[in-house]
This record gives sequence, C-alpha cells and structure tokens, in this order.
Amino acid sequence: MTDYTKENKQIAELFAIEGEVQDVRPYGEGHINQTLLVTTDKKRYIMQKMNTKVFTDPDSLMRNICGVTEHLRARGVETLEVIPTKEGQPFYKGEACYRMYAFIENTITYQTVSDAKVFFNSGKSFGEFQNYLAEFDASKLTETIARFHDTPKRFADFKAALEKDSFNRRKDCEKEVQFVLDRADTYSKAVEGLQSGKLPLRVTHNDTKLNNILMDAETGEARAVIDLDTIMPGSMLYDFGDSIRFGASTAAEDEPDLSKVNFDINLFKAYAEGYCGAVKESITEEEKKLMPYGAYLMTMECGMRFLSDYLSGDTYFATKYAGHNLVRARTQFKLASQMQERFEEMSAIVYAACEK
Ligand code: ADP
Ligand code: GN1
Ligand code: MG
Repeated sequence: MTDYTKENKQIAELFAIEGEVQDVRPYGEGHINQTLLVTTDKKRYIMQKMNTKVFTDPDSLMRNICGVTEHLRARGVETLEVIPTKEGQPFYKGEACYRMYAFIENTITYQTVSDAKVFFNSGKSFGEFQNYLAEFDASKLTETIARFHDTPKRFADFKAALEKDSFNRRKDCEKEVQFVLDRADTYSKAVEGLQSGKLPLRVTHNDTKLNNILMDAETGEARAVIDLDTIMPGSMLYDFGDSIRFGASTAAEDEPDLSKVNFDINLFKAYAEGYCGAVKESITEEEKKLMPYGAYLMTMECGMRFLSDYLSGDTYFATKYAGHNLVRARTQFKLASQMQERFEEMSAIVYAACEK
C-alpha cells in the first residue's frame, strides 16, 4: 500500500462505515473536490477531500447539504447519504476536511450525452429537483460561494486576471480574450432581472452539469442529483443554462478538436422538454423568455472562468495538462457563438416544451 493510500485509509476509518477498508482510489471527473472511492469488504463509499480554498466555510456547507438531503429523503427522493464520523460529526476536520457519502450503486455519470433520452431524463430530474427546492426554506441556507453566477462580477474578475497577466499567457489566447471583451454588454440580464424582481429568486442547484446527476446504469432513468455544494438562492436560468452548456454539445467540455464541438439543437430540445415539462407550473413568462439567453450566459460565464483560471496559473479548476483550461474555454466560446445564432429556434422550443 502506498503512503497516499495508507493515509486515506486511515482517514476513511474515522467514519462510521461498515466493514474493513480494502481499497481507496481516485474516482470521477469533478473539477473541484478530490473524490475517492472507498471499498470495504461490505460496501462502497465516496470520500471527498473538500476544497476549502473554494468553499471556505465547510461547516455551513455541510449544514446546507444535510438540510437539503433530509428534505429530499422525507419526500421519498433518492439522494446523497452523508455518513458521519465515528464521533457523530457530518465531516472530519483535521489539517484538511473530508466527508463521506454512501456510494449510490448501479448508476453511471456521463461526460457527454450518448442518447437524447438520457438528456431528457436528466432535464426532467433537474426540473423536479427545482420543484422540491421550491418547498425548502431558503433562510436555512448559507450562500457557500458569494455571487457565484453574478456574470458581470465574473467578467470583472476576468478583466483583472487579464490586466495582471501574471504568467504572460495573454499572448497565447488573444482571440479568446477578444471574444469575451466583444460581448461585454451581454452579461448583465440575469443579475439585473433578479435585482429588479423581474426574475424570481429561487433556491437552485447552480452546478447542473450532466456528471452531477447519477443515472441508472440499466434503465437510463435519473436516480440522484449530486454535487450539492452550490445549492443557494439563484435563478432557473442558471440551472437550465448550465445543463445546456455542458450537455447540448456534440463533444466533451475539453475536446481539443474544435471541429467536433457543435451546439446540438436536438439535444437542446430533449433537455428543454424534460426540464420545462417538469417546471411548467411555476416557470414565469420572463423566465421562459430568457431561457435561451440563460444557456448562452452560462456558457460564456463558464468560458470566461476557464480563461481567467488559465491566465492566473490554473489554481481553481483541476487540470490534467498545461493548457487544459484554455482548451475548455475554447469549447465554451464555440458553443456560445453558435447559440447566439439560434435564439429564435431555441425560444420556440422552450415555449412549446412549457405547453406540453
Ligand atoms: P466535484 O465537486 O469535484 O465535481 P462531485 O461531488 O461532483 O465532485 O463528485 C465527482 C464524481 O464522483 C461525480 O461526477 C460522480 O461520478 C461521482 N460521485 C460522487 N458522489 C457519488 C455517490 N454518492 N455515488 C456514486 N458516485 C458518486
Ligand atoms: C465545476 O464541481 P464540478 O466539477 O461539478 C464548477 C462549476 C463549473 C464546472 C465546469 C464549485 O463543477 O461551476 O461550471 O466545474 N464548480 C464550482 O465544468 O466552481
Ligand atoms: Mg461535480
């Protein structure tokens, strides 16, 4: 057993898990937490080293997660099960913070959409998730990352990173930088809508990419929405938009060959039918109108976050190679520019999906 495995095994044993730990290994494709699969002679678990640079208040974060998962479980919804430490705490706080979840068996997560039906199912499930959150008392939630989807703020952060250009990388991404700067006047509609009250403030998931939902390995039905770290007040535009930016693409978020990356209107339709169908009782006219824009906005926002991280030396998102964040930013910008050309079609699809 390597030291790394031994140390993680010792941490795993601090939790109230069943059986003897036999194996601990890295798992999944998340960009934020360090996720480990723990196997005992009885069961499997997911242990995460929490990213406390990103989530600076782990106590409040875990209180949010325990509250939301209890709320869902009480309504018969399959959700994450927090395994406490042997001392009864919701997570372990040492030099680093760790938490443990039961492994949700017989499920898979997709990095790209293999089948429109799967994407429809994920949309339906995120829409239903939105409905359950609507019944949750928002005053019980702590905002885990302030101004998470405040796109003008993200744009300001981007410009600050650009100004600094600490790693002298601007020269390698001038085209992408210009793409973001050229669209400066398109970033404020969601934040302004929330501020003026034109858009309702809801409790939202805020990180609804396809690999944050577990799908049944046999039926392709959605089983559980996971990655509950960013549940906070927000807008439906965010949850709808973020799913589209990741899933309504013909390629992976980090596909280096841009000729393979295209916005797929049929996948957009599949997701819209799932999501809008589920929220049609509560969605407002303004939200309907802005859903296509939400998809564009989340794609641009994510792209500028990847590009900012590239310019700042890759400290936020986990990367696998030099230039990974730039590759990710490029896919987002290609998708966003294609979305801009298809707002009318997207809009017709959203309205029809709300009628069904
Ligand atoms: P990050 O915040 O880094 O994205 P996630 O919480 O999304 O981390 O977890 C990363 C991946 O681990 C998920 O995409 C999923 O594949 C897997 N995963 C997380 N929790 C579970 C669970 N309880 N059961 C099965 N797989 C899980
Ligand atoms: C991160 O945690 P993960 O990998 O599911 C990020 C999202 C981005 C996404 C891009 C807390 O999601 O906001 O949209 O990467 N999460 C956080 O893939 O910043
Ligand atoms: Mg995740």
